Amino acid sequence: MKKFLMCIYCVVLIVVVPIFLAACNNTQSPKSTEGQPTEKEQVYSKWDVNRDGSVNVLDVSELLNIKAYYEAGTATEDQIARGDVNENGSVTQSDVDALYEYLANH
Ligand SMILES: [Ca+2]
Ligand SMILES: [Ca+2]
Repeated sequence: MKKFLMCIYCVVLIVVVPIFLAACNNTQSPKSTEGQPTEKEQVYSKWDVNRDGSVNVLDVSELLNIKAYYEAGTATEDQIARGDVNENGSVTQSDVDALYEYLANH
């Protein structure tokens, strides 16, 4: 009788534990895919300077801030990457002009 109980105990360990672990993995995996920042960043238009999902006057305001930081030498790499909408490696008035032109045509 004791052996029988031990067998049941073993079966529980062998069958239930992997199912439990698999269930844990299933609940964790969607979170890990959602948390990938690279996929989200690719969705944004380069004109969406503040990365809020739409291109409007707020992006001009953000771009002017980044341009001021850039001129002061305090802009971060991320800010420069977002602010350099004409992709010439610097954040200048020409980027602001390009964004104005984009807004005028869209
Ligand atoms: Ca925006
Ligand atoms: Ca530029």
